[in-house]
Amino acid sequence: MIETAPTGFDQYREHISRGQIELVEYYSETVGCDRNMFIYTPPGYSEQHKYNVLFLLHGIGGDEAEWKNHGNIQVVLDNLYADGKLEPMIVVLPNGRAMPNDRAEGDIFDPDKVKAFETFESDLLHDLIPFMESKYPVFTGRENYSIAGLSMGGGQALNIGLNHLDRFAWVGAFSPAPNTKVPELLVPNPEEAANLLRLLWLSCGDQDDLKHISDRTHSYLSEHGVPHVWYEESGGHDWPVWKNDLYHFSQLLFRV
Ligand code: FER
Repeated sequence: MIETAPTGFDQYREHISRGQIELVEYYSETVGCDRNMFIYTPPGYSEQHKYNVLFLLHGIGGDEAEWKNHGNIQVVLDNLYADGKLEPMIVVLPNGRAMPNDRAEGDIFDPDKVKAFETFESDLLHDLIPFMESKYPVFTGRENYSIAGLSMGGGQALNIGLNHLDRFAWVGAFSPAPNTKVPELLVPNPEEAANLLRLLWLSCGDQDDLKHISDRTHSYLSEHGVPHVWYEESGGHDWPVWKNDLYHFSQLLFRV
């Protein structure tokens, strides 16, 4: 049973060390332009060390700033580091809508915009990861990489992560959206997935209209013997759920 995060987990605390969050640009061959992301480096960050990497993705109404502005990610992670509950990691907050105009404006359900969430797979694998590996002191093994996200980003994390277990050993989906592939395509080889995954996290609020997506994924994983965390929590398709997920999921990452 996973308890709801303790009161204050997302409240600014005085007198603790802080990580830094900054806007960084990278060039994307896939999209053909510079793209923005936010990068959170942990308290005590030093280029003399090497870090694990978590790619944390936003939803259909969001962009690279969503976890910063609505998820209070900096405060949540600073507090967890202060309590000694996180392994050192760099958190990358990319823009998962891989198209030249990647703002969440106009009709966010426009098919071209939804398609851009698929195109992101190439942007991530061919542009963003190489950028991170050339510019930041990061480990490069699959055991040092995680991909997770909320809603559309949760679908992306499952679609991309489970299809590239050679790159990601830690995969998390918070309230994954209808872009999530059907389970038979997500995990065509359950035994291989079970062997390669260090963590597969799936969570959803019990009031979420999209919960059938998580239910069907959870059922398939259970029936096919793929170990995973299944966390059904109280709440809807909303930030209290996703912040609670971040609080729990991040603490499980990169444990040896
Ligand atoms: C849909 C319903 C919701 C859909 C996407 C979403 C692509 C995404 C929601 C979110 O990211 O919050 O039918 O289709």
